[in-house]
Amino acid sequence: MNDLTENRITNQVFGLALLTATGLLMLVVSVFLIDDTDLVTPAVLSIVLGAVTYVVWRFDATWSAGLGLVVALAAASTVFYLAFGIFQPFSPIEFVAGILLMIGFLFALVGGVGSLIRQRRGSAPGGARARSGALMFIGVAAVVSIAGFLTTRSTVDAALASEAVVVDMQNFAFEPEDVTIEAGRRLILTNSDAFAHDFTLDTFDIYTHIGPGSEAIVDVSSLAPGSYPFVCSLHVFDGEGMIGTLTVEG
Ligand SMILES: [Cu+2]
Repeated sequence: MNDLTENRITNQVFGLALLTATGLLMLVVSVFLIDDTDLVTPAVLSIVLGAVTYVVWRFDATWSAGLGLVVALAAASTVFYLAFGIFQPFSPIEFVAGILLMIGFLFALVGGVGSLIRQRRGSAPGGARARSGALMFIGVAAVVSIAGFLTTRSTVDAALASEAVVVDMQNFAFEPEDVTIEAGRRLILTNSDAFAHDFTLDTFDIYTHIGPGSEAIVDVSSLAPGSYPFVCSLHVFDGEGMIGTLTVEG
């Protein structure tokens, strides 16, 4: 990287570019992988971030640095939606997006404050080593998550599936939500989302994690006839979200 480029790319611009990449990744997922309008907001955010990144890049002045700070804080408000992915290296979309968002926010915030201080002091911008370190970390995180995704991906034998009750997880919902199963019959969960889900029936210690694109048999043989509420523990908040009811018939 030559001196000119080194001086042009500030830590703030780098951070805002990572935040833009986060939004674009979510946009690609929503358009090409799943039909999910929940991702439109981060997608629109990515376009705003891209524009701000360009402005900060072109006019590295006090007001644009300040604007970049505001956008970084706005982007950080979406961390809630990606926070779960940070703990799941096997869900590449969420995990990589979560890492991008966190690193991007830190660079945009610290770099923004730094550039405001620099403008007052007139010192030259730096941080090339920190930026290449961050890029390397993101690269390693992406490889780990894709490897984790591929190795933890599970499928169920088609012959077994044809005799089982199958519940699909799609667009952050169970389909169907009300599941009826005869005692002794198998329950199979399939995940059609690009995000990890699970099947949790807390009071009976039943918990099965289903990664993106995976299928799994859930052992419900211990349940006596009756109705049981179940959830995806990753996507239920105050009793709302991914919930359903399992009815076991005698
Ligand atoms: Cu879920």
